[in-house]
Amino acid sequence: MNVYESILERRRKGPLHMTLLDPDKQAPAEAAALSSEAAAVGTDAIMVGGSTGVTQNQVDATVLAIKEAAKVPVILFPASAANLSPHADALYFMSLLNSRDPRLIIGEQRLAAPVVRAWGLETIPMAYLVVEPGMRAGEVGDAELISRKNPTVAVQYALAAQLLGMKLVYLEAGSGAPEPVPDRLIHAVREAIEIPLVVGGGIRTPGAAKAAIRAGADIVVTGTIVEVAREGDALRRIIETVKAG
Ligand code: 1GP
Repeated sequence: MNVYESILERRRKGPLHMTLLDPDKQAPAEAAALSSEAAAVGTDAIMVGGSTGVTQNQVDATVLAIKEAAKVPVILFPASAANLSPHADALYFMSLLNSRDPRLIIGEQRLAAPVVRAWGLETIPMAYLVVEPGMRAGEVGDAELISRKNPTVAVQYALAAQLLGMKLVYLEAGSGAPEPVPDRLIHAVREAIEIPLVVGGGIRTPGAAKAAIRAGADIVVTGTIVEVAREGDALRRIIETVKAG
């Protein structure tokens, strides 16, 4: 069973949680320790990426260390074709559909495709949609931010993604966003598509995770909380809430 099939299989039992780690924010050994802790409290996968200044060596070292420490899939979540690693279990082959820059819609993907094919890495085609406020992802991605108030554009993009054959839609408020993606927006997109919906950015409490799941998220992603709340049990409580549906 490949990683995407295992995501679908797990989803039949309940919503999923994924933990995002940026190789630029901690050394590989630290990333391994965080991943091991996250896996122990039930996270379904570790996503590696999200930074702009990271080198392939950093990504390689981080992926290898995580794989050694945790028995959950490691999925690349790259900012560019320069942030890949053959050691990951899969790659979110993502397109920032609401970017103004064709490089982020299909340019980096063009560069990555021959490498990924040569490595034989599993690819999971994913629409990446950046919602207000977007934070750094919105800036780096030159995104024409999706309005928090009007779901129409998000629904159009998500439906187009499904019709293009993409396997996941990711609604991203941006790492560290003051507020997560609004429930109404999540709900409208969920109603429009059949493929799994990933929601992330600004989810730091069980209440926020619960709201995203209730609104229709299939997969909740948290990044910041893993790095800032190591000593507490915030991550465990968030994951328990996600799993409770
Ligand atoms: C960012 O959605 C992820 O790509 C995670 O965001 O760091 O706010 O949890 P946070």
